[in-house]
Formats: sequence, C-alpha cells, structure tokens
Amino acid sequence: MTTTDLEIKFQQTIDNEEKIEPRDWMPDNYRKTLVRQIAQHAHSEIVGMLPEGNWITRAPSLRRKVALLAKIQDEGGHGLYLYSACETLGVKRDDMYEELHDGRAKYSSIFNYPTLSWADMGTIGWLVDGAAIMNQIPLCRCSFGPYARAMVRICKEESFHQRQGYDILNILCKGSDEQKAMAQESLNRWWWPSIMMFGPSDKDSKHTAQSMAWKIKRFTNDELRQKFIDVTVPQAEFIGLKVPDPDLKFNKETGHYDYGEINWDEFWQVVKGNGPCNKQRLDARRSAWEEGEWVREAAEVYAEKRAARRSIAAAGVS
Ligand code: FAQ
Repeated sequence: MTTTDLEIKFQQTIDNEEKIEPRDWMPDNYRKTLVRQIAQHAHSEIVGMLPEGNWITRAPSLRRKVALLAKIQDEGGHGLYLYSACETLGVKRDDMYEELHDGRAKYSSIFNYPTLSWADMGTIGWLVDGAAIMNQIPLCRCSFGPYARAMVRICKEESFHQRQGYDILNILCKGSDEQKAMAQESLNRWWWPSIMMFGPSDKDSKHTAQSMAWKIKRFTNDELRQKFIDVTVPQAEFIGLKVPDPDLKFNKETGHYDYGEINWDEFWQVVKGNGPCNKQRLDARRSAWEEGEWVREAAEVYAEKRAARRSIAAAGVS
C-alpha cells in the first residue's frame, strides 16, 4: 500500500468510529499529537496531586482526611494509566519524566495556583475535577483506543472527586459566617483559573482543527468551557455562592450564560512558567524523582534476581 492508501484507510477507520490501536499504521503527526496531549495530561495528574497534598495533615476530620487521601491517590493512578497509554505509542516513561523535570513538557495551568484554605479542597474537587470531567467524558470516545479506554475509569473516579469537593463547600456554606466567607473567598480565587483550564479560545487554539478531524478532540475549547459554565453557575447559586464575574448573565436567546473577558495574558504567563507556584511544583517533582532513586535501583535489582531465579528453575525443569 502507498502512503496515500494508508492515509485514506486510517481516516476511514476514524470516520467509521472504529479505534486506532498501537500496532495500526498512523500518520506521524497523529502519533506526535497524542504523545503531546497524553503526556501533558499524565503530568497534570501527578503535578495535580501537590496542591491538595498540602492539606492532608490539616483536614478537619478523619472522614475528610480519608476521602482526600483516596482522591489524591486516584490522581496518581490516573497519571500511571496515562503514562502507560503513552508508552504504547513508542515513547519511554523516563523520557517523559525528563521532559517534565527540565521544563520542556507542559502540564495544566491550574496546578500552578496555591491552596490557601481548607475551602480550596472543596473548590478544587468541584471546579477543577468538574472541568476535568467536562473535558474528559468526550475523550472516552477518542479515536486512539488505549487513551479512550483509560479515560473511562478515570472519569468514574473524577466524578467521585467532584462530588466530594462540592460536599465540602456545601457543608461550609451551611456553617458559620466565617466558613461561608472562606468558601466564597476560595471560589473568587479559583473561578477564572478553572475556566482557563479548557485552553486558549478557539481562534488561538492551534491544535483543535486537526485534533477534531482525527476525533482526538470531540469539542472545541470554547464549546467545553461554555458547557462547564452552564452547569456550574446554577450549582454555585444552589449553595449560595456568587461567581466572581460581573458580566455573567443568562442569555435567554442562546440558552447559555454570557461571561466576562478572560485574562489571557495571565493564562499564557502561567503556561510559560511564570505562575505563582510553577517553580515550587517542578522543584517538588524533581526532588521526588531524586529521592526515589534508591527505590528504582532496588526494584531493578529485585527484578533481575527474580528473572535469574526463574531461568534457573526453568533450566531445572527441562
Ligand atoms: N495549561 O491548541 P491548544 C485534571 C497549551 S487533568 C497548560 O488548544 P490542545 C485532573 C497546549 O498544550 C487536567 N497548557 O491545544 C485533576 C498547547 O501547547 P503545545 C489536564 C495548555 O491540545 C483534577 C497550546 O496551549 N487535562 O485536572 C492549557 O488542542 C484535580 C495551544 O492549545 C488534560 O490534559 C492549559 N490549561 O487543547 C488532577 C486533558 N491549555 O502543546 C488533580 C487532555 C492549552 O502546542 C486534581 N488535554 N495549553 O506546546 C486536552 O484536552 C487538550 O490538550 C487541551 C488543550 C484542551 C488541554
């Protein structure tokens, strides 16, 4: 088959809603796009453990601590499924880590903001996991099989995360004036960064058109952002919180909320590494990597010993 024939067959598979699997032929740029997106997604999950990890020791009850610990462990697990999905495309996990540690790889802008109060644990679950679900449910139908399958389980877990976050805020909002003020203050800080999570506006999104044609993405960044705002604003109102956007207004004609101008300069500054916690996050990941060296060495020695024992046993049997 010529390259053109292969390209036609590849696009037909996608158009027929069949999955592309690792052994199938795929254009180089499809592979590169997936490696870029899945690796960024995996990095986001493990860097995303850090802001909440900051509050484990200060959770206000045993029940809250257990739920927060479970959630953070889930994020670590999501990172591992995603690194595995990425490895099926022929990249090495250590190379992905290296790119994260030396600042070449991106991860979600949202994790470069600090967690300043207990209410932030609620807001992150509600808004950040809520935004993640909105973006990730369509990824369950992504054309690349291993990524789509990883997303199914991830979305189920994100749904629990979103509920535990909303529950934290709901309880705070039913509490004392100080607790309600803490919830509102947290929403004020996290609202705009959360809606930036969906990425640049469609006119500035360089990858969307191609990723939609390949059915990696099913919706544009602005479409998902609008869906998120439409479902989240009533949730804020239900618990008595005010979304910090003076231009936010339900538009009866469109059936959607109109919202104010996003500060894209802030977004790009954070993406470029100049957010409030970028340095702290990367330092934490690098030191975890360095301090974990003895574990990796011990695991390798153990694997070699087991392999040697197995081959001696096999030789004995034959
Ligand atoms: N932050 O052309 P587009 C989570 C970059 S997981 C940083 O629109 P694309 C779970 C983009 O990479 C959160 N960079 O790109 C959790 C590109 O740069 P490049 C992560 C961003 O790929 C919850 C450039 O801008 N989720 O939260 C961001 O078509 C709680 C141009 O952008 C995923 O990764 C950003 N926000 O669309 C964990 C989902 N947005 O690569 C712990 C999968 C854009 O050319 C606690 N990814 N950029 O150098 C996606 O759906 C897509 O990659 C988008 C971006 C929608 C993020």
